[in-house]
Amino acid sequence: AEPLQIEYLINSTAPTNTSDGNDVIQGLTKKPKSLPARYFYDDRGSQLFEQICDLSEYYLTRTETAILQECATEIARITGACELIELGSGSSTKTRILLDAYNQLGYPLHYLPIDVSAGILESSAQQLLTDYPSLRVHALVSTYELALEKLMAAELPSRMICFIGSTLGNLSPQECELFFSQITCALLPKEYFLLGVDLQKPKDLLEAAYNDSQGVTAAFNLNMLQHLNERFDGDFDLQQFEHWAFYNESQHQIEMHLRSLRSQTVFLSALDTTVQFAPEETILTEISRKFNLNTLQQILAQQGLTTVKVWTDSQQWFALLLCQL
Ligand code: AVJ
Repeated sequence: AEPLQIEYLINSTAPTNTSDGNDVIQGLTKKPKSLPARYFYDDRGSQLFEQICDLSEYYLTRTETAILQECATEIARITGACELIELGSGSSTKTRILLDAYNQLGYPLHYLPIDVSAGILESSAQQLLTDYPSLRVHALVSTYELALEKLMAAELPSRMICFIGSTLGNLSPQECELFFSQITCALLPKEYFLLGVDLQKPKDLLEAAYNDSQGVTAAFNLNMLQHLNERFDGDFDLQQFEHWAFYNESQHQIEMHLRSLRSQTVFLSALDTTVQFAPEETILTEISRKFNLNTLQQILAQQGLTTVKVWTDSQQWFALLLCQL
């Protein structure tokens, strides 16, 4: 078989069908306004997110990386040879720690990265093939929903779906339950689900992580409007919106918004949609939930996902859960 196969289930730069963008119209025409977080990730957005991961305030990536370095070999021993499927693979930087562990145990390396950003998926797959000569990559440019419906039985004895980086935090409790049920549908009995989540912690640490001093998070947030301009032929003026992020303590979630600096009208030509903004009106672009480990394990268990083992850091800031169907 070819070492690299890339399949495009969506077109990541332009509307592909009449339903693409319906979620944008819906979000911008309701009150309060919101947009799906996946629109952060055009190629520029994925690059900005990589920069966020290196910020001193953004503790998430380095904390999860350290946990992975501690537990990757143990994960590989528990699962045995298996295909690694990753939702939201991005640059696949942390996944290399897992690939190294499977490689050192002499297991064959099959990797199925899934991401909505074609640019970062193509370049990171190429780089992985250079660095791991025995690796086979089957990449999907896709949303999670489409990809999970399409997953096929692996050639290897088992599979592990990896959903690390606390992307789960972007889902509301309702969306989260639906997502877990999609995971259990995609898995066969005894197959694995590796989940990385950010945990509850003091407000000041959280707010610093989403309001970095260099303004990278602000640029990342505003880039969503640039993405919509390009993708749907819109005329958002990025100068007329500002980044706003805070921790909602009662909901245990960061809320990230774009705030309109004045009264303005925006037109998205490809969607034939006009959007009116009042001064100070906001668009909710992301929730980033911070989890309680016990509650999360209960929700997983209700969906039939048994937690095999949990790893965390000494400060209990972040956790990795290995679950099995
Ligand atoms: C990729 C969803 C985990 O919620 O921390 C980073 C995205 N947003 N800074 C997060 C993000 C603002 C990130 N996730």
